[in-house]
Amino acid sequence: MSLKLFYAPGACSFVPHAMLELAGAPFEPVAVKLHKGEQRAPEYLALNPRGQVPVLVDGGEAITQIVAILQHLDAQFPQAGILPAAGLARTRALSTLAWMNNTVHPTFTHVFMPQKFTDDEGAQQVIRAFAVNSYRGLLGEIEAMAVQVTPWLAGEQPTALDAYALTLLRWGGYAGIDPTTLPATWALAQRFAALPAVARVVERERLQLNVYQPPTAA
Ligand SMILES: N[C@@H](CCC(=O)N[C@@H](CS)C(=O)NCC(=O)O)C(=O)O
Repeated sequence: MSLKLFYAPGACSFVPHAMLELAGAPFEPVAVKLHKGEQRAPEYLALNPRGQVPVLVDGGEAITQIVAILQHLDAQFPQAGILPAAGLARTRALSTLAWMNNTVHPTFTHVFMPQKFTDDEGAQQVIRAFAVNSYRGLLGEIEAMAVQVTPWLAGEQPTALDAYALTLLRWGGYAGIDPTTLPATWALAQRFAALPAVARVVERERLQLNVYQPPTAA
C-alpha cells in the first residue's frame, strides 16, 4: 500500500491531511500551490481533471472528494476513528460532514472566489457580501453544535468533523469573522490543533489558526 495526499496549505485538504496523521498512516504529503495555479498544470489535471485538492492516490488510484477520501481512509484505518464506527452516531456524523462539505464549504467559495460565479466585478462584490452573511449564520450553526460537544463534535473521539470545523472557522477570518466571537468552536479548534498528530499538520502547512484582521479606522 502506498498513499500520497495532494494538499494545499490552509485548504479543505487539511481534513484528510489531519486524519492521515491521526491514523498514523504512512503517506507522502505533496503540496500543491493553488496561488501559483499548480492545480491547473497538465500533470495535475491528469490526476484530477477538476483541478482541485485534495487528491488521495492509493497505489495507482486517484480518489477525489473529501467525503469519498474520508470513507476510503476510514475503511483502511478503522482504529483511527475518522468517523464513528457504526449506528446512529455514524449516520449523524455523516450528515454533518455532508452538510459541511456541500453547504458551508461552497458558501465560503462564494466569499473567497466570487469570480467562479460571475465575471461581472460589481456582481462579484454583491455575491461576496451576501455570502459573508450566510457564512456567519452557518458558522453560528457549528457554534451551536460545539457548545454541546462531549468533548468532540461526534462524541468521545476527535473525528473528521473537528478537522472540518477548524478549517471552516479559520476561513471565517478571511471573511472578516473573528473566530473568538464563536468561543466554543474556537476552543474546539485550538484543542484539536494541539493534538500532537494534528500539530504536525499545522506545522507542515504553516497554519496560523486565527487569520482575522480587525478593520482599521479610516
Ligand atoms: N467538493 C470538493 C471541494 C474541493 C475544493 O473546493 N477544493 C478547493 C480548495 S478548498 C480547490 O482546490 N480550489 C482550487 C480551485 O478551485 O482552483 C471536495 O470535497 O474535495
